[in-house]
Amino acid sequence: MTQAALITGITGQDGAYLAQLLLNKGYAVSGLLPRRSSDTLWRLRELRIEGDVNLIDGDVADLSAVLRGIRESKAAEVYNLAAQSFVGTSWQQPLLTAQVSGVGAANVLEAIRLTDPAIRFYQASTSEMFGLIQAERQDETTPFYPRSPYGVAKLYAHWMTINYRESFNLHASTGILFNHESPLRGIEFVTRKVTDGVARIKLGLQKELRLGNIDARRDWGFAGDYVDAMWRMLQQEKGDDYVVATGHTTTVREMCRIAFSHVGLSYEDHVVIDPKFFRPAEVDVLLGNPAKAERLLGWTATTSLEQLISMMVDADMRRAREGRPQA
Ligand code: NAP
Ligand code: G4F
Repeated sequence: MTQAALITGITGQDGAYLAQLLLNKGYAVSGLLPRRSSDTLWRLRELRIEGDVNLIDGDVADLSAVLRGIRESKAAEVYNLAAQSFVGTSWQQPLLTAQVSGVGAANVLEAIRLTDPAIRFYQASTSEMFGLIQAERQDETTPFYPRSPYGVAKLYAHWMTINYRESFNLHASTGILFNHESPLRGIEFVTRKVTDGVARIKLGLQKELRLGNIDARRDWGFAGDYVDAMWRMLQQEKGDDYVVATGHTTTVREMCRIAFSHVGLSYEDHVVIDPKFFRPAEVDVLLGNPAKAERLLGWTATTSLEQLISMMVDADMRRAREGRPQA
């Protein structure tokens, strides 16, 4: 029998790659689609899977819509990727972020409990929960210290997932994913902002790139690799918590150097530091230890930062040459 899955956040970076992965495995894939006035399907189109997924109107902040989505999709696996996921915005919209990125997960867990507790659940937890880091390399045992309203909201969702696993014996897993990027990354995140800027500068469409704290360090991997870890978690006998990361950390400055040098430019000639992009509280450094995921899931990151950034710059060069709007 065909296995069915429901993805909340299917129009996002990870949602699109996960939908593609599940379709390739023969799943019937549904996605919850919140009402928007503008087109949000561009990623599904880029992967050429727009017509292959079943989109069900619904917002994770609305329990009744989530219940309907789970029933209509007949999902045996539910991946909760929906979020207000941009850290910077979470200071401007802290309560919306709490409703979507925090309570949204509780709605999905409740909907599963009420519909069929045998449904397997994945929660998109995040390294942002480590915030002010309490260990040099962060793993599943490292204490959390979130530094943004987004991180706080995600921590609530994380603990609710663990609580529902322990209280109701749900097959519920959390993936504590470190930053992962791709050509489908939203333009507001720093890697994509940089690769899009590099392409536009190279083609003479813009002169400078304004950034904030370029001394921050992140453990960056490729989103295409990371969605595979999500699927692997739901194939285990029991739900659990896993750190998913590369085990390498790099400054934003070095990432800029890699991106600009890919097209023969020097970042020092174009990057301008703008205080507008500094955050009220910063996560200075993240560095994950993915040993548990490697051992139990057989998962490993396969894409280097150089390969990832080259792939992103090349995609943005193509988009800029074709005059396609910045997705
Ligand atoms: P993303 O590109 O921002 O995608 C977020 C998705 O959530 C979009 O499809 C968005 O739809 C949807 N969404 C927003 N509000 C919603 C609502 N109220 N109801 C239903 N859907 C809603 O994020 P991503 O990079 O793919 O990340 C996927 C998940 O992993 C997120 O939960 C994120 O917080 C988490 N995460 C990401 C990373 C990373 O580095 N990428 C790392 C750790 C954890 P619209 O586009 O229509 O708003
Ligand atoms: O790309 P960023 O916006 O990603 P951030 O804040 O690390 O969050 C991402 O990763 C999390 C996992 O750790 C996810 F949970 C979350 O949903 C999201 O996907 O910023 C990365 C770093 C920060 O230190 C930021 O201050 O880059 C620094 N930065 C410097 N200049 C900038 C800029 N970030 C952005 N977005 N724009 C800048 O101009």
